[in-house]
Amino acid sequence: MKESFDYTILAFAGGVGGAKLALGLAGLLDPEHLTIAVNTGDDFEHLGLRISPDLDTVMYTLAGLANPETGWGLIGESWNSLDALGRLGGETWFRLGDRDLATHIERTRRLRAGETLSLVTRHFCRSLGVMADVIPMTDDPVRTVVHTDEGALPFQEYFVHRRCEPRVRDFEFAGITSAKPLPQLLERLAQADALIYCPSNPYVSIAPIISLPGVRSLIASRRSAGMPVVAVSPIVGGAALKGPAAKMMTELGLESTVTALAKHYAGTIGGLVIDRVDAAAAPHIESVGIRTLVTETVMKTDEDKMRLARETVEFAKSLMRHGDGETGRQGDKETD
Ligand code: FO1
Repeated sequence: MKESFDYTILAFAGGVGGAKLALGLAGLLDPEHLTIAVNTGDDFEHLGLRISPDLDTVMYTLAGLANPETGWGLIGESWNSLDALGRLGGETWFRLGDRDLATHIERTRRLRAGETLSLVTRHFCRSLGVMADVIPMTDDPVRTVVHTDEGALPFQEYFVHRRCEPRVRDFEFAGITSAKPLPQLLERLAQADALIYCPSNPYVSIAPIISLPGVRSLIASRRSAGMPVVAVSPIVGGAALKGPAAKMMTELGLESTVTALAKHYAGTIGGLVIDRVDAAAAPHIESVGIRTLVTETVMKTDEDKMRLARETVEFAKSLMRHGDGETGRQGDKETD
């Protein structure tokens, strides 16, 4: 039993930033009180293997096995297969390490044998000692396509192969309208005390999860019944902590600021956690009906992750007591 957080959290997460907060939440809450629903829009087939980068990043991070330099892949990795593949003229732009390959080989085998992605993920997590519920957002294929000035690019082609260089115009989540959210995601969303958007890319990590059929409307109805929805900003001082979120915002004609992020989420969240360097933006954010928590959001150590998780959960709790600030109406109704 961990501390006294008798509070059930559903967290939405994408890659490295999301995984860090997920680790903090896992350190704070008992496994039965935490579900982490992970973006699968970044998934793809590569070298005949089924790759689920965000699921693996969250799983490896929670298992204490993540590569500390990259945030993705495994610690203590070697690259002999990739080097050998390169010598044969094979594709090496997506770096699969020797140990990491085992995950993709075994995932591919299990999926081909008819297991669902959620079952495979659960099996892998338990095998690596991860007790928190890490679930894919869906068992169905959803593939993020980035529309750029150079045409439509599959996500990993844009992100890794092209190093996010083409200018972004729009995003598409191919398959999203026929994808079913994982039943467990809907169950947890119906029951959770709070929903937290980890500091993941709002456009390509959080948006695919929210865009699954039924998810947005369930979030809205839970919010109007008082469930706090809190996002932790991946934008700090006008830059993304990791990845292309700030560059994407600029290319979409937005400012890469926490205020622009708040406007993006306005009407769908009640609270936003922002960094101290962005404290001056708090009144603007509050003016669009979003409560703010100003704190240190850069997570370098495990203590940072635990502290930010604790502060975010306490913030969500306070919003539950006082209404999550849904355009001010919730707060008005509360008697507390
Ligand atoms: N990201 C890179 O920037 N370069 C890579 O070669 C790369 C390989 C890779 C292999 C396995 C895996 O699980 C993740 C990997 N990632 C790599 C990360 C991944 O592409 C992104 O972090 C996410 O898709 C964005 O959240």
